[in-house]
Amino acid sequence: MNVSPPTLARPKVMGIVNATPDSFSDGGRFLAPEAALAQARRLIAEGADILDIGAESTRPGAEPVPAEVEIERLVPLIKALRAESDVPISVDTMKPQVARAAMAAGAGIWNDVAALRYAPESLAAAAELGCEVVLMHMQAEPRYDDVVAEVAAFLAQRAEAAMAAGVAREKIWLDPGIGFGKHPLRHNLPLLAGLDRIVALGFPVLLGASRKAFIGALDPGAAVDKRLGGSIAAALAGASAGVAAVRVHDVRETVQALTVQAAIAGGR
Ligand code: HH2
Repeated sequence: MNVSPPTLARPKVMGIVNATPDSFSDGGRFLAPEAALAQARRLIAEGADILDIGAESTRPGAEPVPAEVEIERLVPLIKALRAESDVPISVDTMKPQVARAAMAAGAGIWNDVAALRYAPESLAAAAELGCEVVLMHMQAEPRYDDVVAEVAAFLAQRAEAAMAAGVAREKIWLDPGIGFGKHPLRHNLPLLAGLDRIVALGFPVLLGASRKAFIGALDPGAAVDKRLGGSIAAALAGASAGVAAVRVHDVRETVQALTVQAAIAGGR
Protein backbone atom coordinates (compact mmCIF):
# COMPACT_ATOMS: atom_id res chain seq x y z
CA MET A 1 0.00 0.00 0.00
CA ASN A 2 1.22 3.44 -0.85
CA VAL A 3 0.72 5.91 1.99
CA SER A 4 1.50 9.46 1.03
CA PRO A 5 2.87 11.74 3.73
CA PRO A 6 0.30 13.98 5.41
CA THR A 7 -0.02 17.43 3.88
CA LEU A 8 -2.42 18.79 6.47
CA ALA A 9 -2.25 22.43 7.45
CA ARG A 10 0.09 23.22 10.31
CA PRO A 11 1.53 26.56 11.41
CA LYS A 12 4.58 27.73 9.53
CA VAL A 13 7.86 27.28 11.35
CA MET A 14 10.08 30.36 11.57
CA GLY A 15 13.67 29.43 12.40
CA ILE A 16 15.72 31.86 14.49
CA VAL A 17 19.08 33.00 13.17
CA ASN A 18 21.02 35.15 15.60
CA ALA A 19 23.68 37.42 14.16
CA THR A 20 24.33 38.90 17.62
CA PRO A 21 27.21 38.47 20.04
CA ASP A 22 24.95 38.38 23.13
CA SER A 23 21.57 36.76 22.44
CA PHE A 24 20.48 34.76 25.47
CA SER A 25 19.99 31.41 23.82
CA ASP A 26 23.12 30.76 21.81
CA GLY A 27 25.63 33.11 23.39
CA GLY A 28 26.73 34.52 20.05
CA ARG A 29 27.95 31.28 18.56
CA PHE A 30 26.65 32.52 15.20
CA LEU A 31 28.15 36.00 15.16
CA ALA A 32 30.58 35.52 12.30
CA PRO A 33 28.77 35.95 8.98
CA GLU A 34 29.93 32.54 7.76
CA ALA A 35 28.64 30.87 10.90
CA ALA A 36 25.28 32.68 10.70
CA LEU A 37 24.99 31.62 7.06
CA ALA A 38 25.76 28.02 8.01
CA GLN A 39 23.11 28.19 10.75
CA ALA A 40 20.56 29.60 8.27
CA ARG A 41 21.33 26.82 5.78
CA ARG A 42 20.93 24.21 8.48
CA LEU A 43 17.52 25.59 9.48
CA ILE A 44 16.39 25.58 5.83
CA ALA A 45 17.52 21.96 5.51
CA GLU A 46 15.58 21.14 8.71
CA GLY A 47 12.38 22.46 7.12
CA ALA A 48 12.10 26.11 8.18
CA ASP A 49 9.32 27.87 6.26
CA ILE A 50 10.68 31.32 7.17
CA LEU A 51 13.97 32.56 8.66
CA ASP A 52 13.99 35.34 11.26
CA ILE A 53 17.36 37.06 11.36
CA GLY A 54 18.27 39.43 14.17
CA ALA A 55 21.39 41.44 14.86
CA GLU A 56 20.35 43.12 18.11
CA SER A 57 19.37 41.07 21.16
CA THR A 58 16.03 42.05 22.67
CA ARG A 59 17.12 40.63 26.03
CA PRO A 60 16.70 43.16 28.88
CA GLY A 61 20.06 44.77 29.60
CA ALA A 62 21.57 43.80 26.24
CA GLU A 63 23.91 46.33 24.67
CA PRO A 64 22.06 48.56 22.19
CA VAL A 65 23.44 48.13 18.68
CA PRO A 66 23.78 51.16 16.36
CA ALA A 67 21.80 50.91 13.11
CA GLU A 68 25.00 50.81 11.00
CA VAL A 69 26.27 47.78 12.94
CA GLU A 70 22.93 45.99 12.56
CA ILE A 71 23.04 46.71 8.83
CA GLU A 72 26.64 45.48 8.56
CA ARG A 73 25.68 42.23 10.26
CA LEU A 74 22.41 41.67 8.37
CA VAL A 75 22.80 42.80 4.78
CA PRO A 76 25.63 40.47 3.66
CA LEU A 77 23.85 37.55 5.29
CA ILE A 78 20.50 38.34 3.62
CA LYS A 79 22.19 38.84 0.24
CA ALA A 80 24.08 35.56 0.52
CA LEU A 81 20.91 33.70 1.45
CA ARG A 82 18.88 35.37 -1.27
CA ALA A 83 21.47 34.21 -3.82
CA GLU A 84 20.91 30.56 -2.98
CA SER A 85 17.37 30.22 -1.56
CA ASP A 86 13.94 31.74 -1.93
CA VAL A 87 12.99 31.08 1.71
CA PRO A 88 11.06 34.08 3.08
CA ILE A 89 13.36 36.19 5.27
CA SER A 90 12.16 38.16 8.25
CA VAL A 91 14.34 40.73 9.95
CA ASP A 92 14.08 41.26 13.71
CA THR A 93 14.73 44.96 14.19
CA MET A 94 13.05 48.01 15.71
CA LYS A 95 14.87 50.48 13.46
CA PRO A 96 13.26 51.69 10.22
CA GLN A 97 16.63 52.31 8.55
CA VAL A 98 17.66 48.72 9.27
CA ALA A 99 14.32 47.44 7.92
CA ARG A 100 14.86 49.49 4.75
CA ALA A 101 18.35 48.06 4.19
CA ALA A 102 17.15 44.53 4.90
CA MET A 103 14.20 44.77 2.48
CA ALA A 104 16.51 46.22 -0.21
CA ALA A 105 18.80 43.19 0.31
CA GLY A 106 15.92 40.75 -0.18
CA ALA A 107 14.05 40.31 3.13
CA GLY A 108 10.25 40.43 2.99
CA ILE A 109 9.05 40.63 6.59
CA TRP A 110 9.76 43.29 9.21
CA ASN A 111 9.54 41.66 12.65
CA ASP A 112 9.23 44.63 15.00
CA VAL A 113 9.08 43.83 18.73
CA ALA A 114 8.25 47.52 19.27
CA ALA A 115 5.15 47.28 17.01
CA LEU A 116 6.27 50.33 14.96
CA ARG A 117 6.59 52.58 18.04
CA TYR A 118 10.40 52.80 18.29
CA ALA A 119 10.91 55.66 15.83
CA PRO A 120 8.48 58.38 14.73
CA GLU A 121 8.97 57.30 11.10
CA SER A 122 8.40 53.56 11.71
CA LEU A 123 4.73 53.55 10.63
CA ALA A 124 5.41 55.49 7.42
CA ALA A 125 8.44 53.31 6.62
CA ALA A 126 6.40 50.10 6.95
CA ALA A 127 3.73 51.51 4.65
CA GLU A 128 6.29 52.68 2.10
CA LEU A 129 8.24 49.40 2.13
CA GLY A 130 5.05 47.42 1.50
CA CYS A 131 6.56 44.46 3.34
CA GLU A 132 4.82 42.16 5.77
CA VAL A 133 5.11 43.43 9.31
CA VAL A 134 4.91 41.64 12.66
CA LEU A 135 3.48 43.85 15.43
CA MET A 136 4.49 42.47 18.83
CA HIS A 137 3.19 43.37 22.27
CA MET A 138 5.77 44.55 24.79
CA GLN A 139 5.41 46.76 27.84
CA ALA A 140 7.84 47.84 30.53
CA GLU A 141 5.83 46.99 33.64
CA PRO A 142 4.45 43.48 34.09
CA ARG A 143 1.13 44.73 35.51
CA TYR A 144 -2.22 43.66 34.09
CA ASP A 145 -5.81 43.21 35.30
CA ASP A 146 -6.66 40.90 32.39
CA VAL A 147 -3.51 40.13 30.44
CA VAL A 148 -5.22 38.54 27.42
CA ALA A 149 -7.74 41.39 27.04
CA GLU A 150 -5.03 44.04 27.43
CA VAL A 151 -2.61 42.43 24.97
CA ALA A 152 -5.44 41.91 22.46
CA ALA A 153 -6.55 45.55 22.81
CA PHE A 154 -2.99 46.78 22.30
CA LEU A 155 -2.48 44.62 19.20
CA ALA A 156 -5.82 45.70 17.70
CA GLN A 157 -4.87 49.34 18.30
CA ARG A 158 -1.41 48.92 16.69
CA ALA A 159 -2.98 47.18 13.68
CA GLU A 160 -5.37 50.14 13.33
CA ALA A 161 -2.45 52.58 13.56
CA ALA A 162 -0.53 50.67 10.91
CA MET A 163 -3.51 50.58 8.55
CA ALA A 164 -4.20 54.28 9.15
CA ALA A 165 -0.58 54.93 8.09
CA GLY A 166 -1.09 52.97 4.88
CA VAL A 167 0.03 49.42 5.73
CA ALA A 168 -2.26 46.97 3.89
CA ARG A 169 -4.39 44.82 6.19
CA GLU A 170 -3.13 41.57 4.60
CA LYS A 171 0.49 42.48 5.42
CA ILE A 172 -0.10 42.60 9.18
CA TRP A 173 0.82 39.85 11.66
CA LEU A 174 0.24 40.05 15.43
CA ASP A 175 2.35 38.55 18.23
CA PRO A 176 1.49 38.49 21.97
CA GLY A 177 5.18 38.89 22.87
CA ILE A 178 5.66 35.99 25.29
CA GLY A 179 8.24 37.07 27.88
CA PHE A 180 8.28 40.77 27.05
CA GLY A 181 7.11 42.62 30.19
CA LYS A 182 5.27 39.56 31.50
CA HIS A 183 5.69 37.61 34.72
CA PRO A 184 7.02 34.17 33.68
CA LEU A 185 3.97 32.26 34.92
CA ARG A 186 1.29 34.74 36.06
CA HIS A 187 1.12 36.43 32.65
CA ASN A 188 2.65 34.08 30.06
CA LEU A 189 0.48 31.08 31.00
CA PRO A 190 -2.88 32.90 30.68
CA LEU A 191 -1.64 34.39 27.39
CA LEU A 192 -0.72 30.95 26.04
CA ALA A 193 -4.07 29.60 27.24
CA GLY A 194 -5.92 32.54 25.65
CA LEU A 195 -4.21 32.62 22.25
CA ASP A 196 -7.51 31.90 20.53
CA ARG A 197 -8.65 35.39 21.62
CA ILE A 198 -5.65 36.95 19.85
CA VAL A 199 -6.30 34.77 16.78
CA ALA A 200 -9.93 35.98 16.85
CA LEU A 201 -8.72 39.51 16.02
CA GLY A 202 -8.54 38.24 12.43
CA PHE A 203 -4.83 38.64 11.63
CA PRO A 204 -2.24 35.88 11.32
CA VAL A 205 -0.60 35.37 14.71
CA LEU A 206 3.08 34.60 15.32
CA LEU A 207 4.00 32.89 18.60
CA GLY A 208 7.52 33.08 20.03
CA ALA A 209 7.79 30.85 23.09
CA SER A 210 10.91 28.84 22.22
CA ARG A 211 13.28 28.32 25.19
CA LYS A 212 11.75 31.22 27.15
CA ALA A 213 11.89 31.79 30.90
CA PHE A 214 8.40 30.46 31.69
CA ILE A 215 9.68 26.99 30.70
CA GLY A 216 12.57 27.34 33.15
CA ALA A 217 10.07 28.48 35.80
CA LEU A 218 8.00 25.30 35.30
CA ASP A 219 11.12 23.09 35.17
CA PRO A 220 13.42 24.84 37.63
CA GLY A 221 17.02 24.58 36.64
CA ALA A 222 16.35 23.73 32.97
CA ALA A 223 19.10 25.65 31.17
CA VAL A 224 18.11 27.64 28.09
CA ASP A 225 19.28 24.87 25.75
CA LYS A 226 17.43 22.21 27.77
CA ARG A 227 13.93 23.55 27.10
CA LEU A 228 13.00 21.70 23.92
CA GLY A 229 10.12 19.73 25.48
CA GLY A 230 8.50 22.85 26.87
CA SER A 231 9.09 24.75 23.63
CA ILE A 232 7.32 22.03 21.66
CA ALA A 233 4.43 21.94 24.15
CA ALA A 234 3.95 25.69 23.62
CA ALA A 235 4.13 25.35 19.82
CA LEU A 236 1.46 22.63 19.89
CA ALA A 237 -0.75 24.79 22.11
CA GLY A 238 -0.32 27.62 19.61
CA ALA A 239 -1.24 25.35 16.71
CA SER A 240 -4.38 24.21 18.54
CA ALA A 241 -5.37 27.85 19.03
CA GLY A 242 -4.87 28.58 15.33
CA VAL A 243 -1.63 30.57 15.23
CA ALA A 244 -0.19 31.00 11.73
CA ALA A 245 3.48 30.59 12.66
CA VAL A 246 5.81 29.73 15.52
CA ARG A 247 9.25 31.30 16.01
CA VAL A 248 11.64 28.58 17.19
CA HIS A 249 15.27 27.58 17.66
CA ASP A 250 14.73 23.84 17.12
CA VAL A 251 13.25 23.65 13.65
CA ARG A 252 13.39 19.95 12.84
CA GLU A 253 11.83 18.80 16.11
CA THR A 254 9.10 21.47 15.93
CA VAL A 255 8.20 20.62 12.32
CA GLN A 256 7.95 16.96 13.34
CA ALA A 257 5.72 17.69 16.34
CA LEU A 258 3.40 19.98 14.37
CA THR A 259 3.22 17.52 11.47
CA VAL A 260 2.24 14.67 13.79
CA GLN A 261 -0.35 16.86 15.54
CA ALA A 262 -1.89 17.86 12.20
CA ALA A 263 -1.88 14.26 10.95
CA ILE A 264 -3.64 13.05 14.10
CA ALA A 265 -6.23 15.81 13.77
CA GLY A 266 -6.77 14.70 10.16
CA GLY A 267 -7.22 11.08 11.26
CA ARG A 268 -10.28 11.79 13.35
N1 HH2 B 1 11.28 36.88 20.93
C1 HH2 B 1 12.58 37.23 20.90
C2 HH2 B 1 13.04 38.02 19.85
N2 HH2 B 1 12.24 38.44 18.86
N3 HH2 B 1 10.11 38.49 17.86
C3 HH2 B 1 8.81 38.15 17.86
N4 HH2 B 1 8.00 38.55 16.88
N5 HH2 B 1 8.28 37.40 18.87
C4 HH2 B 1 9.04 36.95 19.91
O1 HH2 B 1 8.50 36.27 20.82
C5 HH2 B 1 10.43 37.30 19.93
C6 HH2 B 1 10.94 38.09 18.87
C7 HH2 B 1 13.52 36.76 21.98
O2 HH2 B 1 14.62 37.50 22.19
P1 HH2 B 1 16.19 37.24 21.94
O3 HH2 B 1 16.89 37.71 23.15
O4 HH2 B 1 16.62 37.90 20.69
O5 HH2 B 1 16.40 35.68 21.80
P2 HH2 B 1 16.21 34.71 20.57
O6 HH2 B 1 16.31 35.55 19.32
O7 HH2 B 1 17.30 33.71 20.69
O8 HH2 B 1 14.86 34.10 20.71
